[in-house]
Amino acid sequence: MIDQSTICAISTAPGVGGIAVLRLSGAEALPIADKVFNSPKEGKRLVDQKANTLHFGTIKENDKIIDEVVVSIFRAPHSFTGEDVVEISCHGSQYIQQTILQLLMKKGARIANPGEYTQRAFLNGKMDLSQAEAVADLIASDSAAAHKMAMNQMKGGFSKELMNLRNELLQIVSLIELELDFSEEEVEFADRTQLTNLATNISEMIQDLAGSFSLGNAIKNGVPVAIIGETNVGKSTLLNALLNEEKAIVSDIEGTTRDVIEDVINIEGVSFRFIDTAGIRNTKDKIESLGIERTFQKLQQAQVVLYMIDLSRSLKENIARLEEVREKIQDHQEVIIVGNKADVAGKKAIDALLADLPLERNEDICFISAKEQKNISQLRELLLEVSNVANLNTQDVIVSNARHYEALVKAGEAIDRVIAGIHNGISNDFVSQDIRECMHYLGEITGAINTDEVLGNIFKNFCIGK
Ligand SMILES: Nc1nc2c(ncn2[C@@H]2O[C@H](COP(=O)(O)OP(=O)(O)OP(=O)(O)O)[C@@H](O)[C@H]2O)c(=O)[nH]1
Ligand SMILES: [Mg+2]
Repeated sequence: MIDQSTICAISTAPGVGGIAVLRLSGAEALPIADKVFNSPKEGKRLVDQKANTLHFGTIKENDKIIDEVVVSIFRAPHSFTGEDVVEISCHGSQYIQQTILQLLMKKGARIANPGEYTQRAFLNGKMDLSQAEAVADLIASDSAAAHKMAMNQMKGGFSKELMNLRNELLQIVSLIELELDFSEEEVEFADRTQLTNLATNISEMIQDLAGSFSLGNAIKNGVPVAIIGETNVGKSTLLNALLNEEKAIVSDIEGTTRDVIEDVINIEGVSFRFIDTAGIRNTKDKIESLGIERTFQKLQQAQVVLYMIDLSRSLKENIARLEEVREKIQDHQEVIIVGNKADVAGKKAIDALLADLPLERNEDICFISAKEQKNISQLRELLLEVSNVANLNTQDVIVSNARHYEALVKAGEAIDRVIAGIHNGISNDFVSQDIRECMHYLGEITGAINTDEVLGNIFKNFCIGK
């Protein structure tokens, strides 16, 4: 149910700017604006003006002029919310903004709830739920990649994909349910092989979408990159070099870093979250051991692992520890072996390492001097390459929302039950129930199926004014 009241809020960021924008939305938006706005030059009320027009005039409280403003008007259904909308652009003073807001409330508008404009846009059919969520992502996007992904979702790429899936499911379920209607005659409208193929196809598509979540999440929150290695190899020096800031303490004492240090850096439009960790060594120190435990946790969570070695140490020593870490690397992770201290090690050490260290499938290698900031740009490029984010295509549908991911996983489970059910000759009732369930979860993503609770949860995370 759409609440019929007319809502108002300041839509620009809090604080003082050149101008600020207040937005009114609802059936009474124009009449309420008329009560405070006056344009002597035009001599006409806003309710009598055409849609999509701008009007210059004053906002008055009794006889006192509060500000000179520009008012834009949009009429239902051709506005962001699908309702009549008035936007008042005033000067950016906090006092002016607040006074106009109070005035609008006095004249019958109520203050908008968080995300209520976007919620109304959804409820009025201007966009589906995943697009509404993309509005929030777009507003929050702080890198080119995150922006591209949110833009694509807002334009409806993901919604279209889901719609296609649901239509295919509908096709299967109607055939099966038709058979149910004729159950006494034992007819078979749906060829079982064809059904299985269709369901398998859908299952694969759902899996692909769900599988894109780790990438989507990385784009949204930064690709997690763990810097791992023995003590004193130069991990913290590298973090500082990447950040261009003395964030972590560097010293020649082994075991300097004991806790995890994180920061986000933007490399060519992609956010990376670098995680400096405690160096790995055998130690009896209790606190250092706890730190090393965390190192292994971060190793697990990383998408890319920078495994650092000190080129001035013996090859044997370096490789032994690398082997230990390799055992913990998972298939989906990428590893860049970073040979550090190239400034003191020289070419011989590098050649020896290259000759004696066969790389695994998901490994790359590069040589740097963290201290002298040599070859750091090469490492940055390698990071972009292995993280697979830079060549993100605008057409790619990538899931970046945990709610969508969960729904996809459940939809995937349901469709896999369908495949198994057809295979085992299970009764049509159950098969059709599982298909309906799969459709239900896909529908939850776009909001074709929704509950007040789900909606409430989504929109409460928006700010007021969005
Ligand atoms: N010559 C040279 N020294 C370096 C380089 N990188 C780091 N160092 C030195 O190596 C020592 C250890 O550096 P850190 O960055 O603290 O090493 P870490 O890996 O973070 O060590 P822990 O926190 O103890 O695990 C310091 O004295 C650095 O100045 C390099 O590229 N060349
Ligand atoms: Mg350190």
